[in-house]
Amino acid sequence: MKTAENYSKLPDDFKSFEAEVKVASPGRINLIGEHTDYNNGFVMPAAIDKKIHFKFRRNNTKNLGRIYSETFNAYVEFNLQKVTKSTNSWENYLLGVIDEIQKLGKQLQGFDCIMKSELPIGAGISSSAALECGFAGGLNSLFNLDLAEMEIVKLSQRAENNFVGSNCGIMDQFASVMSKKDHFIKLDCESLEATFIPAKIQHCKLLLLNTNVAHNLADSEYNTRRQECENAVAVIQQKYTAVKSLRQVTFKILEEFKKEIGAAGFKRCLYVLEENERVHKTEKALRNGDLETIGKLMYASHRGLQHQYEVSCPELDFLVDFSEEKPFIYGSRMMGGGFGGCTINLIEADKIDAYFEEVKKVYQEKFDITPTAITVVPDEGTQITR
Ligand code: GAF
Repeated sequence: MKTAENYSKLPDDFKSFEAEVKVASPGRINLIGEHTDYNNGFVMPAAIDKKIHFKFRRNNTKNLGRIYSETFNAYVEFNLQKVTKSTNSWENYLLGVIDEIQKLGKQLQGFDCIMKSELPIGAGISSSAALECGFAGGLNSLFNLDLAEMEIVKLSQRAENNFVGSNCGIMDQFASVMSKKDHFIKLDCESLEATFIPAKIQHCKLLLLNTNVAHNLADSEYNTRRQECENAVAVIQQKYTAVKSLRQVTFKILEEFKKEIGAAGFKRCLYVLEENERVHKTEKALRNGDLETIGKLMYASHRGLQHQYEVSCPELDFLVDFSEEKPFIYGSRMMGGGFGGCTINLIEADKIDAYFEEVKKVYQEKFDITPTAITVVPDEGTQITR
């Protein structure tokens, strides 16, 4: 594998790159339903108007993959028949996709790819799913692999689980591929049934405030939370054999096992059950144009993530606490896996600039870090042009 360190010079033939396939692959937001996807629960994400852009062409070799990331100014090449883990983390998302495509018995040939990202990394807007799904979609189109969208979603998730080693659920990949412009998806992560709900947020906008911290607990704690939920399910299953995940667990059943599950496990599970209910309530409120209720549910979601699921951090809590004092912000919560990244805020559009100046100042004073702001709009999933 040649990485940016030992192969910094881009091959001359990359300087005039005529793309056969172009892909725009979006990041995602999640209005509500956090840490519920891998518990077979409900989520409410949407792809956004910020993307990773890919260009692909065949290079008339059998096995040579060549990729240039404009964002990292890094060039890599590898043998498609010898895909092994790289020390460059961004490459592993792509190599994992190649591995999963080949495991399906699909035939790839040599190709070149250039990519450029508008997505901040570690911000909780899933640049990883955008990378996997956009890359998989591009190769699918370039080599006519005949993979359906849902296969792209699932193989991208497997790439992250098996190759990258993160035990993520399906929300991010599903949102990045399947979203519809101006809609949220209410996704049932058990049946994978998706309901598209118009994102009618009236005079408001969705503002992401990036804490610009990514605490390194994130990966290990994510996997621990997943394990805690699975352990609780294993205990409940001993009596209720039909229970396959927290999805089949009611508040009553959970209460019955409070002692056996233990205080921490009980808190985690209670959060998941309550968060699923909040997703249903948010759907209703969204359809009724009831921003007040959506906002309250967002705050409740954050408090659950902070105190029961314990995946927040002081920087996220500070931003949510600060917004709660503002009448022009309906709701605010941490988004994604936690331990850093962004808050999502439902805020009156004409207040954004002044609010950001204010919050930037106090956040800087407290943490000595400059936050960043991005406004996003729910957008179409992966766009592929030939
Ligand atoms: C990360 C994961 F990738 C998702 O699958 C989901 O679990 C999310 O954290 C938490 O809701 O983005």
